[in-house]
Amino acid sequence: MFKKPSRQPIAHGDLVLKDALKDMGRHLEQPMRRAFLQRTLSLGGLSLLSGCGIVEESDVENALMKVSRFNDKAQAFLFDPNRLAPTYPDSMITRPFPFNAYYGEDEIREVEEEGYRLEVTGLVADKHAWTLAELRAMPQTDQVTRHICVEGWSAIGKWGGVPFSSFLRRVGADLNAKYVGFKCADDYYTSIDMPTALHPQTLLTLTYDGQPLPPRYGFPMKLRMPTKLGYKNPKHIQAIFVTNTYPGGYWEDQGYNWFGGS
Ligand SMILES: Nc1nc2c(c(=O)[nH]1)N[C@H]1C(S)=C(S)[C@@H](COP(=O)(O)O)O[C@H]1N2
Ligand SMILES: [Mo]
Repeated sequence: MFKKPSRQPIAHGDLVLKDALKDMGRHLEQPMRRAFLQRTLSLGGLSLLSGCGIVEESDVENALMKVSRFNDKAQAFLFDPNRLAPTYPDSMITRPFPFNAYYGEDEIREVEEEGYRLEVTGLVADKHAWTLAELRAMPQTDQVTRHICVEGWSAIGKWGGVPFSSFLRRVGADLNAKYVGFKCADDYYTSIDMPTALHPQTLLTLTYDGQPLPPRYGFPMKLRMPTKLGYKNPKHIQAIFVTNTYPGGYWEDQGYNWFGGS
């Protein structure tokens, strides 16, 4: 199991409860834990609850889904748009930084810079497609933060690019919309809540460790959010859309918690 990143000093008593609630949520997210719950619940708890011996697998799925949806709401409610994730000195960068995707390293997607256009659609005023040069022309910043993957590892990396809130304002996005969705060159997809999209550390990422983002880490562009778990950080982004219709995600649609806070 992964280690929690060190947290900033606790300023108020209620933050302790906040962290405890978040931890509860994180435990429920873990697929192993989920499988365990599924087994124990189907043998005991749910059969008692439903008053008969035979419990449909789908009932268990539904019950767990409800817990996860409740958990999304709790995390959204507790999310503090001004609370920053920890940052680290360059000397703490994990080398080499791990690669992860739903496929192996031999299948890393190679997206060509020439011809690349970032599609921007949905609830935005300016729907023009962006070249990489246009993205690089916007003001850039960088951050050294910890990436936490539910598969049981975490690592510190350095990412640079355009603050996502500047980008959303630039394209005239409806900042009151509920979701921002992402479609990737490798058929991965995910979506996030607007408060996280506007968080000061959420970065439309063009570089890794001062160099153009290599294919393994998501060339030409990824979204980096130190406030969310690894699977919420889409690589090889091809399209961004702003919407009020729940877009789901590759892992989220298979039972991972949607909010996915870290
Ligand atoms: N397009 C795309 N983005 C993705 C994934 C993927 O398979 N495809 N995997 C996610 C998961 S589970 C993790 S942990 C991180 C891994 O990022 P890294 O290769 O930069 O370490 O990418 C996330 N974003
Ligand atoms: Mo992950």
